[in-house]
Amino acid sequence: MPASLCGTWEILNSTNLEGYMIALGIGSSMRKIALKLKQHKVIEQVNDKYVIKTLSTFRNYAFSFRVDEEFDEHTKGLDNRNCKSLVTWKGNRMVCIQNGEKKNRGWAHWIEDDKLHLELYCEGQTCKQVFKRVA
Ligand code: VL7
Repeated sequence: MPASLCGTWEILNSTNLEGYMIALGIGSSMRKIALKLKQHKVIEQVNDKYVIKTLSTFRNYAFSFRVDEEFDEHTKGLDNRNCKSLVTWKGNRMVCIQNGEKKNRGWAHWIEDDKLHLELYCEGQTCKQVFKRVA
């Protein structure tokens, strides 16, 4: 049973968010704004339904899903694409594959040393983020 991802998390560090955003086709002015944001993650679970919220002072992004059940994801306010997404557990990692126009796209969340880790990847670019628990 993997450690629970649920809670409220504040970003500690981020690597290659720039490369990830370029891979998504985000323009330079939006990338500049995004790089300055202090992101929070809120992860909630009710029965078999998860909600993941990425919060910032500029914009929020949230979606909900059930593990092992493909869903339609619209990355509204990010790169504004439609994906067929699927979240599964791989050992202690919650992994998502985002099938769509962008190749080799997805993310993985896991707990390590009481921190929430996130890898976001797209077309050969990987952004790594670490969050500390705040609630
Ligand atoms: C989502 C940044 C940058 C476009 C706006 C910046 C607003 C705050 O997808 C994500 O996480 C997964 C796993 O937790 C859940 O979807 C990360 C933020 C990463 C992508 C794209 C810049 C425009 C940022 C919402």
